Amino acid sequence: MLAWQDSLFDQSSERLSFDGVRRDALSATSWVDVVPGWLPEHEQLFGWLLQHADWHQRSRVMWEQEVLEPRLTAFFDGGLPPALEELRLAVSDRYAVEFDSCLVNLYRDGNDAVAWHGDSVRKTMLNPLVVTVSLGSARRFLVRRRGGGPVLKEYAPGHGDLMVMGGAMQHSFEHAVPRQPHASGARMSVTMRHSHPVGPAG
Ligand SMILES: O=C(O)CCC(=O)C(=O)O
Repeated sequence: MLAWQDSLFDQSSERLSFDGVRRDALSATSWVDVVPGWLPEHEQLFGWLLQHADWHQRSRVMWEQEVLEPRLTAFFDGGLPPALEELRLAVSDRYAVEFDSCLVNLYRDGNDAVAWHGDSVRKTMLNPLVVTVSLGSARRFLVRRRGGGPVLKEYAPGHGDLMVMGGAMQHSFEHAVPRQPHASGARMSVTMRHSHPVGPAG
């Protein structure tokens, strides 16, 4: 673990760069930033989280029945391990907001998924930013207008890709990671959110 941390910090000038960022405008007020291959050590972080994160399978009540979510999640409250803290600092610096919560999803295989939704942080915030760093195999990530309609955008995040959803996206659009029977392997999404509003630059 220590050797790995040292190697992360050794190359810091080259890493976690936003030089290759692309902003996809979904509308005049909603957007997604994408940086392919943002985190070079995605395999190491995947392996570390798989072993060390506190994985749970959450459940929710739907139509009066308790249903298990089709994925595992690990929530980091309080201090983050160094490799996640480095990511948090990089995106907080870039977007001028303090990302202060981190939830990691593990899609064990193509049967794991997340249904259409807008992140619940929209209920307490005007234009929340939601960061996702994808580790492991790529999975389909779909975007549609809130409430239904055709898929408007499709991504295939994996292997260290960074996506940041911003502007009014959580209010006006929904996203999903659908079941994908022939997915090539497991995927994790390291997601980060903030609890204080974004400043004028965001
Ligand atoms: O795995 C992803 O990229 C999406 C995760 C997600 O939508 C969520 O955590 O709310």
